[in-house]
Amino acid sequence: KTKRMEWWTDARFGMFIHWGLYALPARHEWVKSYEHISDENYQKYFEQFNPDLFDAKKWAKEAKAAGMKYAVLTTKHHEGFNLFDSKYTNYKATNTQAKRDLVKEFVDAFRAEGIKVGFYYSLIDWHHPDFTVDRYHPQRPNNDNEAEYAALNKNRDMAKYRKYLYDQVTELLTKYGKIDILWADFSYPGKHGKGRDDWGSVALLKQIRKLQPQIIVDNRLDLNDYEDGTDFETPEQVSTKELEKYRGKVWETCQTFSGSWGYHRDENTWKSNKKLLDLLITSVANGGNLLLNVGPTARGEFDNRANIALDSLSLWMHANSKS
Ligand code: FUL
Repeated sequence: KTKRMEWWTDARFGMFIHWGLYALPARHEWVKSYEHISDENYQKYFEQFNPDLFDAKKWAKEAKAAGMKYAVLTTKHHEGFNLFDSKYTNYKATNTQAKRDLVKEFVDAFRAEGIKVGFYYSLIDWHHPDFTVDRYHPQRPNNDNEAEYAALNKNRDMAKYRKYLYDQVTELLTKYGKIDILWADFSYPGKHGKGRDDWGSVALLKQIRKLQPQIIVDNRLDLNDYEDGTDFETPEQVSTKELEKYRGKVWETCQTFSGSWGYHRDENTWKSNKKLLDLLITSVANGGNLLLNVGPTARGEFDNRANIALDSLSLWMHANSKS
């Protein structure tokens, strides 16, 4: 395991990319849940999705210039839309106006720049008809009435969804060559939560390790007490002060430029360049990695504010690197 983790521990800095249909409404990747949007009303984003300015090579060059050594792309986020050409669903980029396998383009372009590639895959799926309507689901009732939940879930079968997710992860790990990281997201154990049994995490992890023996897996499959169940911890949006607590562990903090992960046009809480640098330095000083998120627009570009932030990191890297 230590050997397998070597490159990752050395890497220290990566790019997270949250991209999906939610880039169209441009007000948070959880918009479908936050605003209780029905499948029918969300469909317009599928129909309008057309990232005509997307150029994976451009993204890869920006990541490289900023000193990032790996990148993790949302192949599917909670909304359930697939950026790749999966044979198990019609809800995918190849069926939109884009008609492109965006995951393939990402993998090819980033690899060409010598950047390791990772797949984020959401265990949660608000589009799949068999996924349980739980307290986060866009179609949840406006109350906590168990009977109403039971009625909504009567014809939903998580075993079928489990098979779907297993098949999709298998696809992702067999169709795109060597994948360096699998970033599964997420378990929420507790009374109304979901954990390893809902995802079939034990069998899934076995399959992941079988298909890609060198792959590095995050800790969100609810297998933290399981042998080889997790390779690194994922403190999310924590402060630089809190990062000190992770000293001695294997960890990566994921952080946004602003608040949301998906493109949010009107958010005005962008971190300063100094703050971003501080996060990077504090992470490294405490023995961890920083996975810094970009939420590209629906047309496939990085927001200008993201470009400026990446440029500033890139200038700092250039001024401080020995090579
Ligand atoms: C969370 C998700 O719910 C967010 O949307 C985001 O993907 C973050 C990295 O993980 O659990």
